[in-house]
Amino acid sequence: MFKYSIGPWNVHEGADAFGPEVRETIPLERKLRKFKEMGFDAVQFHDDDAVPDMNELDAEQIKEQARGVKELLGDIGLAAEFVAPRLWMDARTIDGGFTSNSEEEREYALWRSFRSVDIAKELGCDKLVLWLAREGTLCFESKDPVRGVKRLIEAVNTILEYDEDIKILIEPKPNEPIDRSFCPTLGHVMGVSAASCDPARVGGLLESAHAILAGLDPAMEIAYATAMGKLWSVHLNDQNGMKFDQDKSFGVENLRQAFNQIKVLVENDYGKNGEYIGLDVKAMRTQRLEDSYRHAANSLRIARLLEEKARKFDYEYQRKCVSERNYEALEMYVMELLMGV
Ligand code: GLO
Ligand code: MG
Repeated sequence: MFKYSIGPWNVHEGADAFGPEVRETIPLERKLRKFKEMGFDAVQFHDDDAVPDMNELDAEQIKEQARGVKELLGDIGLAAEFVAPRLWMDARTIDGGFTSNSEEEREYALWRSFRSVDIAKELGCDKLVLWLAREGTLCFESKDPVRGVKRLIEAVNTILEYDEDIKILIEPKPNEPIDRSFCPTLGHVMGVSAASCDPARVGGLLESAHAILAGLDPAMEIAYATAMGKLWSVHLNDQNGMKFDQDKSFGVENLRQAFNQIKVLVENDYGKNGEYIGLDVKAMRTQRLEDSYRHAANSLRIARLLEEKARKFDYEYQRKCVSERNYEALEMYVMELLMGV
């Protein structure tokens, strides 16, 4: 049985690029209690999910507040999986954090990253996730792309040097909000890891929707990072083709791909080093406040049902089909397994 995690941002007010919020904000503590009740084991945090208004606080005050969140988690019975610096909401990261052309802005991005490491340690976890939201370009010629990649590696090194225990998980995404990312796929993440000063502490987080946005099958991305020993977390969700990032409930668009993501995770004993399956899903904008958690519950149920299917997979029959090179039969077996006939 896998262990599951989720972030407070996954219970969302419903604002999108063309419209305002449609659901009330639910306070953090209420969300956390609900996550526990739903069967989640851990929570993923942005730095300012844990410590709101952290820009106004100094390092000690930030740690102090993080200790309060740790107590709350302990009281509810949830672990913290990771902390991610929110490097895309501030005016100072409008043009990227680590790869901004401005030195002051790059320093701010590092400050937020150091504080995120501090928060992670207070929350009892050793994982820092970097979703590189704006590390790339809207206008190709606005940044030197070679220097951009080098600056990214330098930032990773600086964070590794800041704390000797922290592990960095890069969450790649090919576009949105920027047009061209400096690190769009897990293959690129592996390159950054290898070029860093401590590759053993730099791995990846695969998000299904991000892989689909890059035109890739998330199950293959999961397999690739697993082969490299670097799949340290996942954001399972779904996505209808190559358009804006949708964060749909897991499996609702691409059921066979979803099954294969779970199948690869099951086959490789994902979770054996304490990894969680994160569900980075958002409710549709049309949903009422009362339904704020339904997409998360659905995703959890779908993932668990697919886990059961993956554990029932008939490998003997698969071997027979492979030996006869009868892939039509194998494919039909998978379809029938998924359709429950
Ligand atoms: C957006 C990302 C985002 C990150 C989260 C953690 O496309 O998936 O939700 O996963 O901010 O860093
Ligand atoms: Mg994500």
